Amino acid sequence: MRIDIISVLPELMESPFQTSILKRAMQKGLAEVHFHQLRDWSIGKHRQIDDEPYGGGAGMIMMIEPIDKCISELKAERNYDEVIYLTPDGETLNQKIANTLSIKKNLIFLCGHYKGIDQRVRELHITKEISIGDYVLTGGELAACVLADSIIRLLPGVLNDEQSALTDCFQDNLLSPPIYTRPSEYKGLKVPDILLSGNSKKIEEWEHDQALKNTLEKRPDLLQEK
Ligand code: 6GU
Repeated sequence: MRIDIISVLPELMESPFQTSILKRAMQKGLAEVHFHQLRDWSIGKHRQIDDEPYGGGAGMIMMIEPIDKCISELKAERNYDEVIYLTPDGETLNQKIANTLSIKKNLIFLCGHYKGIDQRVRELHITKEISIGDYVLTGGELAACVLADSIIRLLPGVLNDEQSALTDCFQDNLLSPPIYTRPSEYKGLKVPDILLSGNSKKIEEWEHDQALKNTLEKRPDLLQEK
């Protein structure tokens, strides 16, 4: 999988891909992330990438020309499965979207800034718009990192068996059951006997019941989606 991320602040996204599991995914060649500084496609000596809105109003708009040049250059080199614009008015990211994107080969992420992009960029290039939730961030960069993380961890070979994504909560629309590790008792707080019983069938049933109970209490909306 290859992800090209276009942004005015690529440095904001460096460390997530240089740490831990994502770093190892890069080193193993399972994922490639390439950053593109949008200002490198700017016009004029002021490296301008935004301008005032037609019709007036507050805030600046990201101009079409630098974005079009950058995306067109990338598209000339390979075929992209999706060109995704990270914006608070996009479709809210969920596990299903991450699963779907994880089987793609080449993706472009465009990080929004200021008031957003010229509408014609959408018509020309954008195939999908994604938000990471109903709140506003200063730009699409952190959202791009979240989206990339949710996709890359699903690629075969990125997680080991113990970390397997198949047992993630949300893969079956259920939250996780309570989990414990040693010691079996701490300050009078005990691990449920069933988990110490060694009866794997009973344990599995208990975990499923607890997962259902957790989901019913905290996220009943997930059960409706089933
Ligand atoms: Cl993708 N961008 C911004 N600026 N804010 C957001 C977001 C994206 N998703 C949620 N909030």
